[in-house]
Amino acid sequence: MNSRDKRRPEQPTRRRLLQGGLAGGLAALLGRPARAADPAPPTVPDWTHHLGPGVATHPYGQPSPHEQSVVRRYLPHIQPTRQASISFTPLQDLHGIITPNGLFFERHHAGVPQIDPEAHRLVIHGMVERPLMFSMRDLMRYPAVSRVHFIECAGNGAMEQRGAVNKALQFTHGMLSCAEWTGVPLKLLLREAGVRKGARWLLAEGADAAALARSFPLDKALDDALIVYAQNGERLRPEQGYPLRLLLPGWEGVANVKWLRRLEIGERPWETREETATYTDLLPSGKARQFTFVQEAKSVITWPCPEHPLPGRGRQLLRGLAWSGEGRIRAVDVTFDGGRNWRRARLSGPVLPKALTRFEIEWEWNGKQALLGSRAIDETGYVQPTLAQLRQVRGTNSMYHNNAIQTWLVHPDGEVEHVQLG
Ligand SMILES: Nc1nc2c(c(=O)[nH]1)N[C@H]1C(S)=C(S)[C@@H](COP(=O)(O)O)O[C@H]1N2
Ligand SMILES: [Mo]
Repeated sequence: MNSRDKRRPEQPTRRRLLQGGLAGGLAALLGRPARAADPAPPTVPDWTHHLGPGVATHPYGQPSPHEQSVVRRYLPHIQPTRQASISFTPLQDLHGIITPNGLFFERHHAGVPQIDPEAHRLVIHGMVERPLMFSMRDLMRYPAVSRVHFIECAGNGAMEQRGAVNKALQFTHGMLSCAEWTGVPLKLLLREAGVRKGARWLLAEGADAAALARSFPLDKALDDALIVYAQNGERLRPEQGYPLRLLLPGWEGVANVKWLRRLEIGERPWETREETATYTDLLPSGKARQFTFVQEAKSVITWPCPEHPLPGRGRQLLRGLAWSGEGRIRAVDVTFDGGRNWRRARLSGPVLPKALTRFEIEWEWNGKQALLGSRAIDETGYVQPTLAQLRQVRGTNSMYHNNAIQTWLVHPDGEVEHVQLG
């Protein structure tokens, strides 16, 4: 027992909890910081001598000033204009599975429209018995559901198709975020409108200057599609589609039409209108894949990563994220030698369908070069491919849907580099 234990014998110390409750390996790992904190700090820091600021200094709270490097970032060289723009989520500094609203990645084709929610309407028309028009007040009277789902742009990782271009996790994987969305199941609204026989497709259109519109099959609309107005407990952010957004869980980002104003029901996809062409994947045969909506299983190690090198040799706790547009993550395997051997990681925290899922694994680093990678397996049995496997099928012209295993090269000094295995 140390002196602190003697003073307050009734309080279980962190070390005792660890020794009693957790597996030996993990306790040993976590025991290090606990030991360092055992002796009372020799000095009393200045901040304990003064009253702090009172309530509502910031009517809308802000992160600690010490966290000001945790921000969305963008790449000036891939932005032709300020309006056609992408910003990336700082995955390297996030915890759990929810992306804070201020850090949710952004992809706009014509900038963010400033919409007055009182004036906004959603119209449902086309092959329906009763065309309908909803105000925001109308929509918010329907029974609401809340679900946790990721959104990933189909272009996430597109820059890495031919080589390891980006040097940071934020840019290799940051067109990916996850939130708790609240809204109305689309099937409720369609039932009210009365979908006519023969209808197979929908067109969703946004109220931005791009009038971005996407075709998607009726099956998805009647399955888990949501018309959402809230995100992580508050109304949608303007960047995420305020006041209304279509959410097609697990499907490529562009299918999740923001600032939603119109849903048309018809027989066929509206693929002839130029602005409705879906993202396509050009294959080596010259054919292109179209309507590849689902974001297939993918994962990435978020610690260590280029932004967070290893602090030193010895025991490490590797962390990462896995997700699948098909459903739940079943397992994640991790390699330390570029894919020769694999070890099963632990899934930590909630494992929800079509949501980010956390994994962890212990690793004893001997201070030598290592090639780290993770591979996700989802509940359908689908296994995340290697880059070589993906290239065999898709070649290197295909821009979208890069869900290849990510390799981090660990150097002897602990630095982590994005590399690709041949
Ligand atoms: N109306 C509209 N909806 C849109 C877009 C857009 O530019 N306009 N961008 C799409 C694309 S390509 C993606 S990846 C996602 C990005 O959603 P986010 O900005 O909330 O991350 O929104 C989709 N919905
Ligand atoms: Mo996208």
